[in-house]
Parts: sequence; structure tokens; C-alpha cells
Amino acid sequence: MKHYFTSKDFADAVWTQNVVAGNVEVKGNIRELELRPNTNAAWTFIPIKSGTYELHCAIAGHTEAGMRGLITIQPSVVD
Ligand SMILES: [Cu+2]
Repeated sequence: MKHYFTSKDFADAVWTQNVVAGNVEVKGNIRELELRPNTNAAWTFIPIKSGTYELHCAIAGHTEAGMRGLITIQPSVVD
């Protein structure tokens, strides 16, 4: 079954260093990743804007069934 985890505001709140998937490294502004079954990817990013961002599955009925969450970027604690 297909699922999505979507958080547009979170994607706007980070600076992407790269995404590595298999033998491919992608650089630049990444807003969306689609992974096929039994694959993985590493998304390396630097948070640039603190806040709490909603995450949900965009398929009809899935958010209501519980496929949702929150991502929190804490404010910097630099002295
Ligand atoms: Cu889903």
C-alpha cells in the first residue's frame, strides 16, 4: 500500500545538504522524496527555522486513521 509523509512547512524550514539514495547523491533544494518498497535514502539537512510542523499521510482517510505526527525544530541554544 502506498503512503506519503508530507510536511511542506518543514521542508521550507530546512536547508538541504544532500540526499543519498543508492549510488546517487542529489544536492539542492529537496521538497519531496518518493521511496519504493525495500529502499532507503538519507536526507541530510540543516534546520534553519524553529517551530513545530505537522506531518501527515496525504492519502484519503489515512490522516484520520492516525498517520500523522509533529516534527519540532528547537530554537538555537547558542550562548
Ligand atoms: Cu498512508
